[in-house]
Amino acid sequence: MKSHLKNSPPIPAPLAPLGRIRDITPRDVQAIQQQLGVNSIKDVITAIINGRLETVEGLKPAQIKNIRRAFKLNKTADSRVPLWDARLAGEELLRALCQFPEVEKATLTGSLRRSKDTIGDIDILLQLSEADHRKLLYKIARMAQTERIIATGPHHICLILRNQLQADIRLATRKYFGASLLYYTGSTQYGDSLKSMAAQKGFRLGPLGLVDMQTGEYVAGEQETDIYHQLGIGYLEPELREDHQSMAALQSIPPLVSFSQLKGDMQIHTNWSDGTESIAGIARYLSHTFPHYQYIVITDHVSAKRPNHVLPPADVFRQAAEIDRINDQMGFGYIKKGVETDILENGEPELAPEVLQQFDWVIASIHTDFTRDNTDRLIKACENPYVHCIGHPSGRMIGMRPPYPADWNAVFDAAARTGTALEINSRPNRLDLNDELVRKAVRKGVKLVINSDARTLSHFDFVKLGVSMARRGACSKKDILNTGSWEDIEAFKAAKQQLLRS
Ligand code: DGT
Ligand code: CA
Ligand code: CA
Ligand code: ZN
Repeated sequence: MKSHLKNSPPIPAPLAPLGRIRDITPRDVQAIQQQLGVNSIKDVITAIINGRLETVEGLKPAQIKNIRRAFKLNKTADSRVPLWDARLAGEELLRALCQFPEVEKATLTGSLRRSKDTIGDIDILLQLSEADHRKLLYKIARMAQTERIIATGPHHICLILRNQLQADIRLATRKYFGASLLYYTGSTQYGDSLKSMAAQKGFRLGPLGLVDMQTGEYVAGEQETDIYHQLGIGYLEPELREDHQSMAALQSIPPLVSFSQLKGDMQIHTNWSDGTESIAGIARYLSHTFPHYQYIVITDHVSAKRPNHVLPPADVFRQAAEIDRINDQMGFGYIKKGVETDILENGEPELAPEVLQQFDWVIASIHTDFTRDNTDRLIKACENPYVHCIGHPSGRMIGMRPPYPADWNAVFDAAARTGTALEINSRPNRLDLNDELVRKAVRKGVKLVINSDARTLSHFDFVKLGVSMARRGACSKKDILNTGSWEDIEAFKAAKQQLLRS
């Protein structure tokens, strides 16, 4: 870096973060300050947004790009990464960082820890002794995963990884690890509300800890829970740390649902339709991999109208016989017979009642007409006595198509009134219902089912994403139908028949 030239102008303190950006010399900072008349980072950001950075004489395009990235102004809706991809990349980076012996503790922070459905950049917090900070930043800059450094500070490095994702890695000591974890988990809005609440109670809260403003005493910082305790409020799960609810409302949420509470996966496709695995293979895999599952529901897409990748109705009997045969071998009814059927234009399921009645579990899904308002079709499907669940109810595909228009209040009312479950489809590009709709649905008393919608063995892990959406939607165990036993599912089906009769 050129910043060690003898006659470098000093960098004014409010503009210090500019000086820490890769390839930005004190002279460049001075040029930016003088030519744009900026005296704070806020001014700088405004100038960047207004396209004035490009007018600074002597700044090269590569430098401008680094500045935009450092202030995260290169983020667009398109540049956000699906949670699943970011989680895999983030966990891999975490494992790589844990191999440095000075790292005592490492965790994901930011939107990844909050499990937002899409991620702007990866945030990681490491714990190590103050003496090791410089040395570790040097090692991180040189590790195999690093493609380019965007900015560095005494306790922070921002980089582009070889997989082209951006990551912020921050360092803390044991003393204030919990305070930094709380701060960098965010969201910014939540952090700000917590800070004001702390101030009202006479504390100063920041990434370095919680301090009593009157006495100057350092009261908490090692653990997040210590800070909550000192503030006199209950611990809040990261998935709920958004800005949509008041602090008081957040305090009354019951324990959130967890993956280990799920007792089965209720949407699975096999090689009878568009999946790659046999029913026997799936049953063997799941009984070993997720031993807490008590049942699984095979729901191949059955259709007479579509030629490819579906099960023709004529084959339903044969598939049922195959399931019976495997259940016999396993010694109990682990595998349930389900189906996914299309919701037609008029809201009726494609398959006739006689066909639907043969199944233990019927999912009806919209696979056509994604642009029109689909309220009527969804309500009609709920009112059908043979339909137990609506699959991927909003139809969105992240990054490809938005949810179709629908009056969600009316749909949720219909689902609650008819005793029909709605799905949280866990495929990484669906996550449908999303967190916001999940929250609205459970408030209306709708029961949800978290499904993988798997086509191949590796897809079964997706349900963990669905669980994250449920948690972000403030669901507890009672809101999720497949946390119940199969007897509970049968009771739910019987209740629908009762509700429709009354
Ligand atoms: P993203 O990356 O767009 O998916 O969203 P986040 O939430 O990961 O945001 P990011 O990466 O810009 O910052 C990570 C966390 O750091 C953020 O959730 C809260 C904290 N943070 C960053 N800037 C501020 C700030 O100005 N004030 C407060 N209170 N917290 C901040
Ligand atoms: Ca982030
Ligand atoms: Ca970040
Ligand atoms: Zn589907």
